[in-house]
Amino acid sequence: MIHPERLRILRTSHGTTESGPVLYWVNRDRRVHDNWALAHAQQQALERKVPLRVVFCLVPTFEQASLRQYHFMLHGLEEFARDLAALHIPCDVLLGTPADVLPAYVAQHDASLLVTDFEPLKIKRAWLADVLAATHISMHLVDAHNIVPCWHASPKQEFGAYTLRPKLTRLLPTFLHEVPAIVAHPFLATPAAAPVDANALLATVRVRTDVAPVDWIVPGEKAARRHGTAFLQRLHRYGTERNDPTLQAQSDLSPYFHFGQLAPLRMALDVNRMVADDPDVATSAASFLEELIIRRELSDNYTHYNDAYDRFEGFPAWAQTSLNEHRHDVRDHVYAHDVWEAARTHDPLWNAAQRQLVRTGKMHGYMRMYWAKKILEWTASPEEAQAIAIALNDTYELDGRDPNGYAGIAWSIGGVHDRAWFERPVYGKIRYMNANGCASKFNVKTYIARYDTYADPGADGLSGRLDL
Ligand code: FAD
Ligand code: FO1
Repeated sequence: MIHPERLRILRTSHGTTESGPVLYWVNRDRRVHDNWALAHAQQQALERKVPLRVVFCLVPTFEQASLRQYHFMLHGLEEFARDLAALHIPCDVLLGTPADVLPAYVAQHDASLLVTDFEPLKIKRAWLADVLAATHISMHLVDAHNIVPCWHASPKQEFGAYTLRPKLTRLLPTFLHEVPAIVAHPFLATPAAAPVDANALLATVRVRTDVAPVDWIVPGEKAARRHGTAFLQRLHRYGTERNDPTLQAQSDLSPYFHFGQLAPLRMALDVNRMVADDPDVATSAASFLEELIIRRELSDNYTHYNDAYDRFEGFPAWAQTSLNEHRHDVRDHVYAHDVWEAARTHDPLWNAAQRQLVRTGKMHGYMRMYWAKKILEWTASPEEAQAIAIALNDTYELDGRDPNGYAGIAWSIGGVHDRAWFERPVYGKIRYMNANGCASKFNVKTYIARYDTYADPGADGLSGRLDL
């Protein structure tokens, strides 16, 4: 049974049909396993003895997303729809924004309940409000992404990991449990859904195609599970090696989490099981769980409670004051968007990080901090720095347009979830980072050499292709 705090009943409609199917409008969590929204939708359908359908709304452009990300999302969706069909749960893809296409779909199926999953980003909140306004159907909202439901973990924006950590730690025993498996649905839905064809759907979107798909990571729920299992074999290295971008010690799971193809809950349960069998991995496991649970859920907290999560006004007051005091400091360099994008700054380390991003769609986590802080240092204003960082992140990162991205950029540039440091030019009291700091942690020359050559985005059509 779903914990009542994981569920928000948005509306109970009387006078609508009780015999129509339950619909799960999938937003963020496109997977069959470990999905509380799908499990709740099926539970409701079983209780009502009605069919269950899943529906996804595909929009032609989404917050600076490129072909790379749509490719990953839609190939994952193709597998999701196939696996659902095998369980007698049709999955339909509607083309258009939800408020434009869902009301007619709800009416066409004479649906009895609409279940959807929680997403803190503004665009998704607006979609949800619009669908509520444009329909009369009963609606349930389920947080299927966070281990501890975001709204239950805390009722307000938290100052930092140190304030959210005790709250999550207290609630984890209640929420860190297996999700009921989805069963073959006994009440058959008609009509069946057309199979999802990822390539045909890709032809409908209007996005930057020069940011091409990458082939080092395979989309979809099954590949995500394999990827997670392979990471567990090297989990013991995570504690000591995760901050070294020349090694492969991070999990590389963020694209799967972002597109909902893998549940953070799954990884947390598997890691805990592993620690029980092999206490030697406990230190690395604790570091990984700190990122996977505390830091990730802190980002959802930030974006859920702070509407200005992608703007200067979202920074804490001390940081805004300090950045304002240093607004007119002379910068050693001032670069515009195109110079950043083309990795043509004077700094070989920064350029290497940008090239890793452009080529692979995933910059190493440690380099992301350096990368964003240098954009602050060498851009005309903090507002412009934040906008450039968001634009590059959201266009090139496979895991971009995620609460983690907005929080990570706001941490680096605006002191969100951090404290005031010693005052220095341009940064004010924002934490500083430099190449010497990187050199004390890893072999900077090895990292730079790995991303040495560069294809200019758009100039020769090569940007974004995997070339490792
Ligand atoms: P691992 O180290 O294996 O960690 C496992 C999981 O823990 C990650 O997948 C992620 O869900 C979570 N996690 C790890 N580090 C963080 C963190 N610092 N904050 C919140 N959650 C974390 N993450 C994104 O998912 N999307 C983004 O667009 C994004 N942009 C970022 C931009 C900047 C400037 C910074 C500083 C950080 C950003 N991050 C972003 C957070 C972090 O860098 C990535 O989540 C991580 O590098 C992803 O790689 P991984 O899955 O191999 O991580
Ligand atoms: N969500 C949708 O509901 N419909 C879309 O067409 C869609 C496109 C899209 C493209 C790139 C991307 O990174 C995300 C996209 N999303 C879309 C959102 C995604 O499903 C997740 O809800 C969020 O990105 C997670 O924070």
